[in-house]
Amino acid sequence: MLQTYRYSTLQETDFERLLARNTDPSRGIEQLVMEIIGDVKTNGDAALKKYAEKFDGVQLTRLYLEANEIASLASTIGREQQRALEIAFANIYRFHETQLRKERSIETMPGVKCWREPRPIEKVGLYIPGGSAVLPSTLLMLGVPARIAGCKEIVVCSPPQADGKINGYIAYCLQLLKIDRIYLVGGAQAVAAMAYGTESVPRVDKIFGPGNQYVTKAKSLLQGLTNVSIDMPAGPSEVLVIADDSANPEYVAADLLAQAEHGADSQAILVSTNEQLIDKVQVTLKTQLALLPRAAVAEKALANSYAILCANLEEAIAFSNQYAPEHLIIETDNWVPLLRKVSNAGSVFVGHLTPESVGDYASGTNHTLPTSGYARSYSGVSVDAFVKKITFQHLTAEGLRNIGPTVEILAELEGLQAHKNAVSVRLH
Ligand code: HSO
Ligand code: ZN
Repeated sequence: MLQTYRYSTLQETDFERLLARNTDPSRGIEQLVMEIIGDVKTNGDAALKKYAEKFDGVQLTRLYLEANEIASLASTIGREQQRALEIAFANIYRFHETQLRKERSIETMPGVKCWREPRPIEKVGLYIPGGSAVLPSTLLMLGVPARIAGCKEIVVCSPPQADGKINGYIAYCLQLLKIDRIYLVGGAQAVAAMAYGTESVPRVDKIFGPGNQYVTKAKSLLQGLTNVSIDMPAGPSEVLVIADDSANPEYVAADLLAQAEHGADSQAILVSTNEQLIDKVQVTLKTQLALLPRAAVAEKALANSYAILCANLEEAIAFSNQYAPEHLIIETDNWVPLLRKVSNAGSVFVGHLTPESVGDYASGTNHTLPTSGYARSYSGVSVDAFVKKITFQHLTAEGLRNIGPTVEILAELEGLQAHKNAVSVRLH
């Protein structure tokens, strides 16, 4: 089922092919997305209503739901589901709260004091996809750090269902987050609305959230067209599992399928030091796959996934670091010494009893993570993504005496006399 390669026989061109991700499948849709963006910019709400009718099959008179409507939708969900969302919310909150640690102020020279303080990004936009899978967990993963950061305005957009409402689980998460309005806007038009603002939808400073290729394209285009910023470039979801003799094939297969069911373009990669384990996983994949409601999707994803047989765990980690997976699961007994060798990954799940699913939903870490090799240079979403850090400094008379002459010399050598003067008028 998974095509298998031996690490030691891989040539440069094999590496290139195996490490490559779906290369911008969205290129062809740029023109369409540009049209939508232009339409929303010029026609505002009218364009959003037109697209709701066209893409979501619903005629909206108002583009948002308010607190009382959200409350009534939230009340329709089961007690057990409410409890689960509450536990996820609490764990995500506890983990992210630690990220607001205060930095120390430093005296770089006597009397020259420098420090840095975070300030919330005032207006943030969260896009929560609808479509094939509704993901209330994504609302928690974005909403919780936004709340902890102290963002003043949290604008949530999600496509309306055919009845013009939203899913009850999303509604319940909005209540947990104390967000009392949701905009019924989906797709590229939602991103455009948040970047430009319309009569109903407020303009925001930064847009977060996953989405289909139209949403992703709109985010990257609008980052260039306006001064809105985005969380990160998004691509299809991925997992890489490292497994040795000690791994349980049932667990490994289940983890690969948990990723594969996300989308036909997802990748689930197995890197193992044990050939028999790979064979057993292949067999188990078939049996587990057959039982999945989303088997058709997962099967397509597996067709563009693979297994790599390595001589040892060193090779396995080396391959993983080259691939830079969004999620890395290390299913070995002896994982402790491996951790410091991990240099590129979005989020790491360690040991035999730590499925990625726990991080996707409820352990506390964020599931908005860098894909497509961006784990080489990007971090996953955290409270940091919802703040900017402002530097401050203060000089005493002693500080100015200490640092002034140095600045005068540097300004002089750059030929910037006014810079020098700003020091000299104070010093001499
Ligand atoms: N694995 C996805 C997140 C998710 N899984 C949401 C289930 N629901 C991307 O990290
Ligand atoms: Zn997932």
